[in-house]
Amino acid sequence: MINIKDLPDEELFTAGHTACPGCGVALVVRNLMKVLGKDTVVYLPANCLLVFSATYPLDAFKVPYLHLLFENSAVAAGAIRRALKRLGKEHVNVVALAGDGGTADIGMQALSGAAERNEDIIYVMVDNEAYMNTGIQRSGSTPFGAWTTTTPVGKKIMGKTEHKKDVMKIMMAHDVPYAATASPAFPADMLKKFEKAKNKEGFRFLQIYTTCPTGWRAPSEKTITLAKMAVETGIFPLLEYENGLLTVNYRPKGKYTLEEYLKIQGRFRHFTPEMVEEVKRWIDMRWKWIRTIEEGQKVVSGGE
Ligand SMILES: Cc1ncc(C[n+]2csc(CCOP(=O)(O)OP(=O)(O)O)c2C)c(N)n1
Ligand code: SF4
Repeated sequence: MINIKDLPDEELFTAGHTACPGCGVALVVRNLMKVLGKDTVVYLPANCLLVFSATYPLDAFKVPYLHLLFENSAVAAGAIRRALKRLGKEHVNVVALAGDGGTADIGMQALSGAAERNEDIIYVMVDNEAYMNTGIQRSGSTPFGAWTTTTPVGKKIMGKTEHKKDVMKIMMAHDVPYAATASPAFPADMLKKFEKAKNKEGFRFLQIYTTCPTGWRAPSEKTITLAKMAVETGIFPLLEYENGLLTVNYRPKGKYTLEEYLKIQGRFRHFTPEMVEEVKRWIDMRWKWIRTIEEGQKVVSGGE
């Protein structure tokens, strides 16, 4: 299994980009590129990552990258793969690095089509839970109650009125060869998933929790703490879907409370006790679903 100390020194995503201090996206992409290596082509839709690291003529990527449109990441990456195949370069990794808005909302149609066709690509949903680069607008992946510029806090509404869309579940419904969620606060698990995605064939999906201190109104030094708290509170489960089976990679040990997680982030500052309870209800419901799948799998595989 790959370890953080085994990663090569060479940076394929270099320093000098303009991400905010503590940006989880930059941290995750830096490590992902080390695992994928030089033989990689990146597709970038419009998102924070594109703006802070790949605005021609300045770019932080030491591998080729392509930018076309916001909504077509999975299709564009699939097209790159087909072109490389024609050139006899099947060994090259093709990775799309899309935000949660570009995935859960506007890119969903292209994503679903590419997953259904089993395009031979790695698709990474860089989940900072809002449309950040255009000024913190809510996405389908924004959590319940979060303040954003399009879900303000006032008399009519108190932040987002809907819960976070479960994109991992949607990808499981496509029965893709590999789908996983990961958090940079659990580096061994995250790197293992990067490596697995690299070594498999067909459509591979990763949803990575990427703290956004700017959009979440959180201290930049809490990036990793928040990524840890999200997993420990059960709000962002670490999951893997492989060969039709779901695995829970880490069971929350209750090291942090949901209240602690919410309190650090200004986007949740207005939360009432009822809103906290609603989030707890949602977390419990999702874990019940996860446990139901696990139990069902045990029955199908002979009750081991
Ligand atoms: C068709 C289209 N609609 C809207 C935009 C404007 N736009 C560019 S990036 C972006 C937000 C991206 O959000 P997300 O995918 O969550 O990535 P993040 O910026 O948070 O990393 C929007 C709305 C666009 N470029 N193209
Ligand atoms: S707004 Fe958020 S995601 Fe974008 S660069 Fe800043 S910290 Fe990173």
